[in-house]
Amino acid sequence: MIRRPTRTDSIFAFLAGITGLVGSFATAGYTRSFVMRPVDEFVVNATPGAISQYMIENVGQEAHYLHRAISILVLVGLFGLIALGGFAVARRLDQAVAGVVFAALVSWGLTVLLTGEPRLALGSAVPVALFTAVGTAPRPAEPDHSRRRVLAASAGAVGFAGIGIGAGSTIADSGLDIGETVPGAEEDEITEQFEQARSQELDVASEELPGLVSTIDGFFRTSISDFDPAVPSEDWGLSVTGEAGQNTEIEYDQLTEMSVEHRTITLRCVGENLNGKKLDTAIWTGTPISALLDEVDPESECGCVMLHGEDGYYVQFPVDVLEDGFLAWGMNGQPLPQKNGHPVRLLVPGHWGETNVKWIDEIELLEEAEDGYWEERGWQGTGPVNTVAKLWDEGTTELDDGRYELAGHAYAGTRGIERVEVSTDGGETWNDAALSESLPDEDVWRMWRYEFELDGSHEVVVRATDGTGELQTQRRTNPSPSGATGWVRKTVPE
Ligand SMILES: Nc1nc2c(c(=O)[nH]1)N[C@H]1C(S)=C(S)[C@@H](COP(=O)(O)O)O[C@H]1N2
Ligand SMILES: [Mo]
Repeated sequence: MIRRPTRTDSIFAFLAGITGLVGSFATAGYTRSFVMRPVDEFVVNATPGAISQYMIENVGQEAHYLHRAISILVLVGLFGLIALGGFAVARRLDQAVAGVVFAALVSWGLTVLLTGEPRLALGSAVPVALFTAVGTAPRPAEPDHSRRRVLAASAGAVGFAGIGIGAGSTIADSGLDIGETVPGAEEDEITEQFEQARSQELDVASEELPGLVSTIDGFFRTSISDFDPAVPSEDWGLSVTGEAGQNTEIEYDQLTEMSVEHRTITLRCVGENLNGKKLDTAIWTGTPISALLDEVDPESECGCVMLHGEDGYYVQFPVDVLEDGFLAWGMNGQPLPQKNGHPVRLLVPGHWGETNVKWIDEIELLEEAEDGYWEERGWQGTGPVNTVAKLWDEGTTELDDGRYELAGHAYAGTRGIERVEVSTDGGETWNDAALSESLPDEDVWRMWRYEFELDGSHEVVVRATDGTGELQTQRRTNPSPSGATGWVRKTVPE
């Protein structure tokens, strides 16, 4: 017979739940070995598309607190249930030890199942067992003593949590030892490209603006999981699968021996707001994917492929588009960082960020078109990017002569940017902004800058014209499903 847990049982179970989760964090840190990782991935992937779309558009980065909070609740609940199970076993067998052993084994087993780390799993098993033990100890006859024990245990749990969180925070989140060299990279060539970009940068007064090449740390990151895969180069392989007889695989050493190029390429996320910051540029080292596709001649009607990443991400688009793709293993002269897809990612010129699969490990030839990860969630983000002019220096920078600066970056994928215009009267009159010279690469942004007299309040509007002569559309739409459109508009000063 299972008794309903008493209030004291619930309190001890709750303490076991919290300390079980913190114990895993204390031993694993916020890394892939943390018990929260698989739960969080599950929560994220199970979240209905409509909800994630709403959160991306309206809440932004803070939206991540929601799935993290849900994952924390789930795990505290699971470890707490295990402690309750321990109490039940102890009472059933009239053996406190049996209950404690039960709680230890089940919490350890669950953590191993989720993380595959038997040793680190002790981090959650030990505190769960400990608080199960405290909770199953015979009740003191005096209610006062009982209350004191609950208080002491709570204080102990708080102390444990403090120390555990402190310990876990010191664990580096990479866990992956990335060497320093970029195979095939001639440092001179990369330095030359850097210097070229630097020499073409406009002299903006605002310090907030990136240059023509973003820094590695400053480069935005968009990943479906909080926890980036850790794939050592030696273990990496890219396979082509799908049609009979076409299963081939290439390894890191083979890939990096192919012809090496350095390309300056801009990436933009379809989910960003109109004036958002998920737009960055880097100098990438890699090889054109076309050489690998020579044997790949899909006979299927859709002529399409599904590309897969090690993190379970997938995106579908036509082989024709993939033909122009680039497989990169270097970024700004460094090996690709873990957050941007180490050891190898795909870059597809001019298409939305989501096509640039990180930690790429499989090219699957499809018989029929299927939805990719984001398309299943309502996005249509595999096509070419929309034209945009960002207003990143919003007229708050006063120059020495008392005039004010407006500045930003403009991007239109491989169409290029031909012109940026600024209006300081809400769109009645327009003036050309100064534009940085075009970089030699075809899929890059340009910087723009404009000076004006700030007298009273101004309605500032910016708009770009792409390399085909087409003006950025004025029609405002949300990021979903296919990228924000419209002209960035701002009242200056606010
Ligand atoms: N494997 C994998 N590749 C991925 C993603 C991902 O979550 N997993 N996110 C995509 C999205 S939506 C964008 S915008 C770009 C962002 O690249 P970055 O994180 O290097 O800036 O990567 C794309 N490639
Ligand atoms: Mo994205």
